[in-house]
Amino acid sequence: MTSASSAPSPVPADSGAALHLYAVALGSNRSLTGRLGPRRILDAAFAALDEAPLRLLARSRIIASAPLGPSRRRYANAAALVAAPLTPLAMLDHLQAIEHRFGRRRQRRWGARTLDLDLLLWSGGRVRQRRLTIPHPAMAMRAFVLQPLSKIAPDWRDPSSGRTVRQLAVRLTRTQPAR
Ligand code: A4P
Ligand code: MG
Repeated sequence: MTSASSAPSPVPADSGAALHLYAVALGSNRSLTGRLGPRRILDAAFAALDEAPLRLLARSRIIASAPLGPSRRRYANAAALVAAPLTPLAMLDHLQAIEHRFGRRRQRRWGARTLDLDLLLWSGGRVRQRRLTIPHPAMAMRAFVLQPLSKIAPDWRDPSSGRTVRQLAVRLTRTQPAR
């Protein structure tokens, strides 16, 4: 694992299976059975993102952010670069299984959650399926996503806008100085 990464490059696979690179957003604004707070949940989630068949290549710092949407609790947010021999839908299933392990039960949309793992970008470009859209449609509007992501993958180019993550982050800071 390294602390910083620029543009993603293909990572050689030990097994011979095609290895893909994913940028993952982590968010939490609810404790796990009153014991683990959001920051510690994200620390544990980083460890889960480094369990086979996943490999954690880079992790950002964990930031605190004001809630967007109806939930009133503050969030802990972070970003990770993960290599995996999984196609995007299999990766989504895997991330949802991790969320479930952390006690996430899907209730109302945008409700408080112990752990939210979103797929932001992947090395294969775009995905548009019923269950999955990559790039994540809201990433370019969210400082709590772009700020951590720009620390670990500043040169990764968003295929929707053609802009790098660093450019998207700068743009957002300029247009939303108050956030
Ligand atoms: N889905 C489609 N595309 C993706 C993708 N790229 N990554 C589908 C992950 N999932 C994707 O997500 C609902 C469905 O989206 C999934 O079943 C999957 O098939 P969910 O995680 O079950 O529900 P959700 O998270 O409540 O909905 P959504 O729309 O993903 O919400 P967001 O966009 O994740 O926003 N404020 C702060 N400060 N920090 C936060 O992290 N997060 C949210 C949730 C709101 N406010 C926040 C934060
Ligand atoms: Mg989600």
